[in-house]
Amino acid sequence: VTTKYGQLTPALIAKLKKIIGETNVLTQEEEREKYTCDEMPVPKPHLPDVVVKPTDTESVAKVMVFANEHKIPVTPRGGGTGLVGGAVPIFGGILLSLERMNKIIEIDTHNFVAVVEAGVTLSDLYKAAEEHGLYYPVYPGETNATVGGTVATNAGGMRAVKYGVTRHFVLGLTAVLSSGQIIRTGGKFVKYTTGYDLTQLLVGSEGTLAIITETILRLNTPPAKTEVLFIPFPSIEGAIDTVPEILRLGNLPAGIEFMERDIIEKVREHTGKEIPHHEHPAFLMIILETDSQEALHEAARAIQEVATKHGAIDVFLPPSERAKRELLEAREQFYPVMKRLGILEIGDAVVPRSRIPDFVKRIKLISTEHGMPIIAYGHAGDGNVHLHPLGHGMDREEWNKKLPGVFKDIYQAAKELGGTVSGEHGIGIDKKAYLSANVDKDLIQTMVSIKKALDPNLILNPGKILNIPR
Ligand code: LAC
Ligand code: ZN
Repeated sequence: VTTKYGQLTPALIAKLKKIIGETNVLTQEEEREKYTCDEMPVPKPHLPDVVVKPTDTESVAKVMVFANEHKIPVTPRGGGTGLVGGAVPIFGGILLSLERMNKIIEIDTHNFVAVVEAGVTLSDLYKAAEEHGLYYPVYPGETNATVGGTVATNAGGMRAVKYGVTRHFVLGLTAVLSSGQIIRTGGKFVKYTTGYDLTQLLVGSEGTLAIITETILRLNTPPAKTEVLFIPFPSIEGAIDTVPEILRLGNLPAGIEFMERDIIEKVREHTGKEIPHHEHPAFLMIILETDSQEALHEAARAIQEVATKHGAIDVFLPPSERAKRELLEAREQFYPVMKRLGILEIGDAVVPRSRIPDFVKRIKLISTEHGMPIIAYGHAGDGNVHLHPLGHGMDREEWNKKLPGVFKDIYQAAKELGGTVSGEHGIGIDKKAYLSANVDKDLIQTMVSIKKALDPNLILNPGKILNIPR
């Protein structure tokens, strides 16, 4: 089966420049080179034929009309911080960067809503909300990510236990279909039963169904108090077995993260950060956000009791705001540090929360069976486990031979425990094989039908999530 797309000839590039303006189309190789990769750990770079940087939804629509007519692949891109190659233009064609669509259109303090363009970064959104006394709780840890990118991947992160993931904050979208049609879904309201929920269909669709250009996001009032508890345990089992009981306490923590000494040591070594109790084997990091000092005390006290019962060595409370910030920053650095260490991959399998202890045990067995070290850490309160198989000391060839077997067993274990392939990073190109191996055929067939209905020429982010020959 061949995959055939139209070619961007010099004449067509000239036409494209006319359509959206010469300065919004980059053709020089040095300019295009910045757009060949995202943050996927084992990069597969591809050079786009052109990069277009539209400044409004209408221009995006014009690009899509052009691309659809000439069957040119279009790969949308936000901050380029994705982890599965979702923004890599594997068939060349047009790389459509949303970076110039970075306007905060409105922070509506009466309706607790932000209306922002897709290219707004999370750090700009956090700031704008804060300036208006409001709060956007989604916290993937990478603040250079754009809103559009996090909506397209349904990003999760470290406050999902209490607040949920990106999906739970998206009230409406402006999106451009492959035909160039512009659709506006949802609105500034929190209840919605008016036909199919296309907002939620587009959340997590990784740019394969439409190009998201504008979003309406729900905001919260900020918590009055924040605390970070860092709790060392003599074993990973002890740490993780504590989690269900913490969840049953009520007053949910914002986040419950687990980690072992291996990653803590690497972060210390590569960032110079001092991490308290770093000599212990395993840890929980618990983020508390409450409406009062009293509630904070009560939550911390209850967690301390549960943790001690489960064998915690200590419960460390950072003595200052700065120390608190340092702990969170150390956690944010996990992936950037790991990525510097040579050949490795990252998984983000998800299992029902109660199965995390079993899943982590299975990962350790798989690591031993394959003779490949695997570092595991992540969002214990959400059942979302990051795992890094490490290819240190291997050459690429050996790694390429061994890795698929390791991941096959990992995802098989996740499936047996009632889980699935990706909790927050998405499928992109990196996890396609595992999606097709682990997800029910009828479900995949339904996804293919939806894709073909919305993008009959298969030009939108082709080769991502699903393999559909053209
Ligand atoms: C994290 C990213 C990798 O949790 O999802 O650090
Ligand atoms: Zn994560």
